[in-house]
Amino acid sequence: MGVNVAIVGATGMVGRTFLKVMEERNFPVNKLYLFASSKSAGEKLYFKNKEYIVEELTEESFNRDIQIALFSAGATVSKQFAPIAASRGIVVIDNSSAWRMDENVPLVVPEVNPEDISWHKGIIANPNCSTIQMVVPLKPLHDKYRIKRIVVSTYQAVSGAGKKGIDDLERTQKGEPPQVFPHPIANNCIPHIDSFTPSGYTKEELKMINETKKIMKDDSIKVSPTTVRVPVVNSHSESVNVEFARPYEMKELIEILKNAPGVVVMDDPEHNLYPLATFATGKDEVFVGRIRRDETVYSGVNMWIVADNIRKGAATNAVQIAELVIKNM
Ligand code: 2RA
Repeated sequence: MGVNVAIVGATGMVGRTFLKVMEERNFPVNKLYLFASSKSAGEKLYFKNKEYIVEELTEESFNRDIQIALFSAGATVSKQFAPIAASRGIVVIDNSSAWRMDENVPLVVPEVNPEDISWHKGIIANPNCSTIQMVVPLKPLHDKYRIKRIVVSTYQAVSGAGKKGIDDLERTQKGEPPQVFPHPIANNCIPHIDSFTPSGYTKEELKMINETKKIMKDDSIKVSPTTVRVPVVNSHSESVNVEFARPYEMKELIEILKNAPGVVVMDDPEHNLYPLATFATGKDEVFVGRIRRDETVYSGVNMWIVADNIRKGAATNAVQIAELVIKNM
């Protein structure tokens, strides 16, 4: 017997990937309900070769026998509808930024803080994609060497902005004006993701700072981010510099990464082997390479981290959370 699952935002890139990932992982679905805005209602989607008709999301949508709802329809929809679903006893796993920093809502990466599932009150938040792929390899290093400071620069794919982001890349590659990003993303790296705050940092950068501390349960970790949109269709790359409190041996650090859940070390510079966006796309692991000592500090390391932002950065992480929820039922 499986669980009855609802997907909110079913026709979006992440919504469709929820279905794909659930199918691949043989997630135990009993009944499946697909919801989206009135614009997408009536569309047909497939799960395990069965056709499902997308319904318009309304407050009545959750008056059904549903146990788990996966939301990926943006923060406004989540703010309005997640509490309604939770009040009906449904466990909501929300991919938007709406609830991530709410102190009553756990923010979970299953490889890092699965124990936080236990204190949810109906809503569990899925972190931002750029944070997820960074904390998966850094958590076991933090446990061993204690991270003092992280300096991260991201190279984020246009799919992070959904299908309309991919369309904007194609549009600007043809020389047409942009409609989604603030400048043509074709041939550019745009150091601007989400909106600017008075501090000069973007909201995407603040997410990396705040979410890292919450997931790792350590406010002492300093994070200094620059987030950049690049003309890559899918998978985010990150240049990550980490400063530790304790010294490390490189062989041991690499061994820790090799044994870390969800991490694949791809690091053989002699053979031009390091993680690439095109390689990570379609996969669920976080790939780490270019691992080298930062000689400018007492104990530091540089690395290059790449993951599929739609899968591990969104849909796969949410489905993994749902698997934990089922285990705890
Ligand atoms: C982006 N981080 O890449 C966002 C998506 N959640 O735009």
